Amino acid sequence: MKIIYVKARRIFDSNGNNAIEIEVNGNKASIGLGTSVGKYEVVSYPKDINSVINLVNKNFNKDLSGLRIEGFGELRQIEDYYNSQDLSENKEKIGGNVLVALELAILKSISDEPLYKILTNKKIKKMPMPLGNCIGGGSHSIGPDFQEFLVLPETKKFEEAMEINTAIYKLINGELKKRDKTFIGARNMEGAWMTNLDNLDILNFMKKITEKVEKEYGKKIGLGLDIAANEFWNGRRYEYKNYSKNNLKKTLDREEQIEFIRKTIKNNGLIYAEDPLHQDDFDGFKDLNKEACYICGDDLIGTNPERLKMAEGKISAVIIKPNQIGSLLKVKEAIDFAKDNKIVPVISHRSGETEDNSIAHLAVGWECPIIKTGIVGGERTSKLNELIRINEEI
Ligand code: 2PG
Ligand code: MG
Repeated sequence: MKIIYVKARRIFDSNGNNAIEIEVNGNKASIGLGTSVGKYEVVSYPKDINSVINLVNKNFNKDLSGLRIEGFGELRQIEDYYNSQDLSENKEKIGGNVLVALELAILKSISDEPLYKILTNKKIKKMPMPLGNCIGGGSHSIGPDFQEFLVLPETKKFEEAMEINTAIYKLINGELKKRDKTFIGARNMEGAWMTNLDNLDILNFMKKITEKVEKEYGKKIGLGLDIAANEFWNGRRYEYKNYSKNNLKKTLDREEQIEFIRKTIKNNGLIYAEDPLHQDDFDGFKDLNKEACYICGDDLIGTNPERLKMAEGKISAVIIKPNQIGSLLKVKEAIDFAKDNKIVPVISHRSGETEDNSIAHLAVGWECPIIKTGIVGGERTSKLNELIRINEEI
């Protein structure tokens, strides 16, 4: 495939923030933007996005036009070119979102085949299963300190998992009214319900909801959390603003937090706990990794293969967000390392999303067993509905 033109334009994400869409030979791509952003992530977009758009429309278009790219591995040329234009370590001049969108648009241009087929030669047999965000807290919402209350149905059928997740989601709406007098049916930026109940009360509530839906569908449903603990770590202690009943404030030191998470996992039979500790506590993750529950690193790793190597034996799952590292080659490297070291790669959306569905294709093409992308909302369902279409093909 010969690059005929590269074009950048400003679009908006689901939170109304600026995003940059890249178009190559008629194929468009863009990628999400986080709200709870870890310190190990590259810069998504610099402040002055107009200068980036100009740079892409002038320099990138002039320098990349005529270049031939026939497969994923050849993206090296694109990354070398990007790095010659942005000499910073953290992509602060142009932004990691721009490089990822450019790479996706180039891959989509390689052939008329769907993107996931361009990413692999293998015959795909397995679909990623949807990890659904039901109730939100932390820096995405009001109420609980934990950022996401998640569900993962135990089934190999993608559509069935979707049916179960949406059934849970709808049931919560009706039942929360009975439990939380302040509940007005409001949803957060990822489409998750917002409530003033506290962390443990919600877990209790979620257990009742999932038990009901388990009976209805005859399938087990796993409960999980994105604690996003870095968001309430003040450098010395974990500062809870809604620890338990009546918005009780409480602070926990490192050891107390580890013990609290250990108990929360055990008492609630959690199968998934993301970022239970702050982004530098590798040893704490290791302590928790003895539990019969996926201990997942998000801010801890920042989709960085080098940090992932430091976490070997300390986590059992890792969040993969392409814009955290701002390079598809590194995303693939992180996924490969994870799989070779018994760490489950979980492809993930960001709280700010566009309608682009590429992460669904990355999850299928690179065989990630889990995808975290919300349950409702157009920018979330664009990924999930694409998975329904892909499921039909494979
Ligand atoms: C997370 C994500 C996505 P954000 O913490 O896992 O749910 O949130 O994009 O705000 O970092
Ligand atoms: Mg997270």
